[in-house]
Amino acid sequence: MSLQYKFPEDFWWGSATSATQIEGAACEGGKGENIWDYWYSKEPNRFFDEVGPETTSDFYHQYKEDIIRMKDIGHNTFRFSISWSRLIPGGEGQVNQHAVNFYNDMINELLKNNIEPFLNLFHFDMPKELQDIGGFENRKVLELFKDYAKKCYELFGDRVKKWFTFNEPIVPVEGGYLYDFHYPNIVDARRAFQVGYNTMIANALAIREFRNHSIEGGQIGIILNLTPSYPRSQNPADLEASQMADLFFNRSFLDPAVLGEFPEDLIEVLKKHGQLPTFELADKALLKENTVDLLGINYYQPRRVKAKEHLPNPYGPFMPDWYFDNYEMPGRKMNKYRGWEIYEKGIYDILINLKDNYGNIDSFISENGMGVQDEGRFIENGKIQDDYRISFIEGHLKWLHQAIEEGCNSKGYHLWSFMDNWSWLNAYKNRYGFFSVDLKTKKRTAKKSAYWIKEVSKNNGF
Ligand code: BGP
Repeated sequence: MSLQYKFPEDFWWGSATSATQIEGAACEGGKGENIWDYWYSKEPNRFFDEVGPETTSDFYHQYKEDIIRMKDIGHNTFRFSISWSRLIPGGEGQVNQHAVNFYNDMINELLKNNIEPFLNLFHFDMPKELQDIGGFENRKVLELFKDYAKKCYELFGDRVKKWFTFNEPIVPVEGGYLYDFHYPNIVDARRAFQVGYNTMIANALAIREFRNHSIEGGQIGIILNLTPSYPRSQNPADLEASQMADLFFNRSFLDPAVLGEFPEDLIEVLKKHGQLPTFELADKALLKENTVDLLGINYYQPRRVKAKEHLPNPYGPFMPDWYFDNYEMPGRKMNKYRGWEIYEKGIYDILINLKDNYGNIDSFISENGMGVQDEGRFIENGKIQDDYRISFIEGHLKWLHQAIEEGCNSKGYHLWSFMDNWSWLNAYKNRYGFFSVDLKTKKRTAKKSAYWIKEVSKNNGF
């Protein structure tokens, strides 16, 4: 069969998930409380239709059948996260044997089905007890994260070769400490930058531990949501706005992760506003010596910016947004359910930037996807005809293919997500899966895109 877009051999086809969003069983199997369980118990009104994280998509009980479904649609790789509060309730001390059994068995099932497990250690789900002592603001929690990582290497490193420290470490910073969309709902830039800084120290500590552990054939990485910043125009003021947005939202994590240092201009601007985090002298060398092997890129939307229309309120809390305004480009293509622009070429621009400025580090698209509301409308002949998702994926794959043709080191493509899952505030509002999940019965049904991706993965292209 002649294919227009053929991907390199051994390309990773699969999908990504996270513990809190799919496992359910939040109060089962000895799991401790995490910030999501806690926040929902206090403020259920913050979550769409007041649906909380207690049962989500029931992967905890249905993983065996789900893994068969993954295999059936051509997955050769699958990303999940370990729930810290399930493995080590309270975040420190004893390991929970039920959790070890669950994760062991799930990993074994994946391997049995020739699906390589990609294991992520942290996906927004801080154990409640550790948040109570300051979460990543507290250096003690960084040490505990390192201990937790070490425990995971010991328990699963004989079989798992692809490791990730964090998924989108900027999101708990933005949500929890700047813009009020994650617990602990603090609005304080200095504390936000402290958490961001400390998270990258935790990343380096976990990587150092990984190197000590020497997992044969193992690679460790981080997953970042990279949002290319496009200026409204070539006017110097617009260009400056886009550089600042890029500095705050991309380079702040990309540079320390890949190059081992924070950008000088970020340090300068934080100093200017009196927002510099505190640090320890040994941090600099630790960061430099412990960079990632592999980069996961989550890409959903671009960031379009322009120079500010008005001066920021000098009495308001400092925000990165003091340097730019968001720009709504006329004629932009939107996913109106999620409120995110769809711009397929963004994937290409990210990869070219990595090639030119970040040593062409090994990477893959670790999340990309389209959340759509009320997908039941599209049921015909018993299945959701999600042609919009197919064209969304195709559009992105074409640009990914182009980047690879031009020498970018991209190894794979994972959709968010395998099945519909619980999202942080939106709960089950927007659906992302190749499989739909009936909220009452938890029954899974393949959407049209599941049949489509099966062919694409089998042919290694389309
Ligand atoms: C990414 C997260 C995922 C997932 C996805 C979709 O930022 O890593 O956890 O949730 O976005 O976003 P949402 O669920 O908010 O629609």
